[in-house]
Amino acid sequence: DSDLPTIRRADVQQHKTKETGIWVIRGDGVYDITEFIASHPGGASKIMMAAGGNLEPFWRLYAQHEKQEAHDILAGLRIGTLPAEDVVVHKVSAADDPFGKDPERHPALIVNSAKPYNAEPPPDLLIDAGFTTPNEIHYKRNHLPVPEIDPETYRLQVEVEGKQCVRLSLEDLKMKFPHYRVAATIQCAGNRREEMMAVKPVRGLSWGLGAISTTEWTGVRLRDVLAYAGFDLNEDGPLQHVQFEGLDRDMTQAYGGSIPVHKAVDPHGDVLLAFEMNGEPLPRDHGFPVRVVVPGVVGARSVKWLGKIIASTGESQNHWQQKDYKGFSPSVDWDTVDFSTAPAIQELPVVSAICAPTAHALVSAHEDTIPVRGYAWSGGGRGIVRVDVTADGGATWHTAQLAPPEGQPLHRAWAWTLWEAEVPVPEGARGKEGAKLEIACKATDASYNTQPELAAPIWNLRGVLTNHWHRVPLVVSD
Ligand code: MTE
Ligand code: MO
Repeated sequence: DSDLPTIRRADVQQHKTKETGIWVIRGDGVYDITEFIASHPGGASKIMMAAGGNLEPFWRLYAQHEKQEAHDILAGLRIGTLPAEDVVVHKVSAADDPFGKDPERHPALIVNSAKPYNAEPPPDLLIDAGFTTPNEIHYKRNHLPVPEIDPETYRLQVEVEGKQCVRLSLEDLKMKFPHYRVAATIQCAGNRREEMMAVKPVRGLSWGLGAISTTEWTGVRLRDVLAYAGFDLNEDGPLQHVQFEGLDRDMTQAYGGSIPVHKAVDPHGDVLLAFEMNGEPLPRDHGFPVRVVVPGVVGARSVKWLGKIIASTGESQNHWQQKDYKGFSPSVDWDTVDFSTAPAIQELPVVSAICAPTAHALVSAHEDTIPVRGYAWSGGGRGIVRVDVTADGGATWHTAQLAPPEGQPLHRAWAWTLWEAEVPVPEGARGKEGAKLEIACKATDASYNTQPELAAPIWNLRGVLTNHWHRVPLVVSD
């Protein structure tokens, strides 16, 4: 390759469109994939995510690239070599930036806010990843800088009001209590907020449908740790809440929240103090070294970088328990809202979304049906019993095939249900180039709760709890 020119990374970054040519990097090689894109077996949009940057982070997610064939194809497209100093991406971090020590993140994530870091995977990547979401592309929702915690000196404080406070090292947690593995979906209260924003502006990050992800968590049970600290599991006493406090903080406060005690100590509640995520130590973004995982409950209560647990008579007075993560009537605005009048969100309502096709995708004029894939999930362990998909505004519905989480009882289903359906192209659009259509889905959970049709009646000033039918506009094309 010595006869190939040297190309700078900055130059590669300028090549992201058909007009300029589309270049990518792998190792020290620079490749021109402009002509190859149309024949990419995974589709043109997938490969475009790497345009102007490195292929490796994407190849790691799609294992089919391990095959020799992919390497051979790429070798034939090589146009140059990076100079050594461009091969490694150097992290720029100003020492005085509170976010300067945040970890590196996967380039596929759609960033809704850089500092604090909030990002979600694109819909088709989320569904392609399958039942469990790879850690790198799990959505990330941080309110504050990611704290740096030394696992050697880390101590978890556990306090049962009226008893002596207990301090546990990471080693104590792992050695003193039995380990459990729980597959659970975490969803942010603001998932799908951008659709609510389309009705009327709200305050909050503009999440698409990707502020939800599924993980096999490993950890110890909260109830075991509470019992160890002196909580009487058999008594229905005055301690009605369990509070959590994170080690992430700014000048004025740390992140925190609480859950009702019955969820915390229910032997079927599966609340974990997790130290592993999909078999790996928790990544820093997800709460290293220990986080709470409260299955079936809004993501906000699964407190990361867990520093303190308090079994208490009252609920957490933390900002994010009292002044946020609550739902209100569409007629309440920022001048009239009184946060003390609404309860903190705990269990979430039933939700579903179409991940593929994505908005404005093309439907072939030669096809009679559209393959549709997505997720459905409900709070409180209520499994999904049905997903309905329509392509004609709800006049007719097609029942999707469900892939329910393996081994989870219908009323203790913490993980999402992935689904797929073949939906007939409606008569009026079939074979008609340029015709527009819209597909929509709704799910029904084990309590026969289902999703509202429209966003306007559930609109609220913080844009939480968005769960109306999910709609995706499509275009028929040759
Ligand atoms: N815990 C701490 N300590 N700090 C946070 O900012 N964000 C919460 C919750 N736990 C948060 C936290 C919110 S709102 C959500 S939705 C989930 O973490 C997101 O978890 P994830 O970043 O692992 O996806
Ligand atoms: Mo959240």
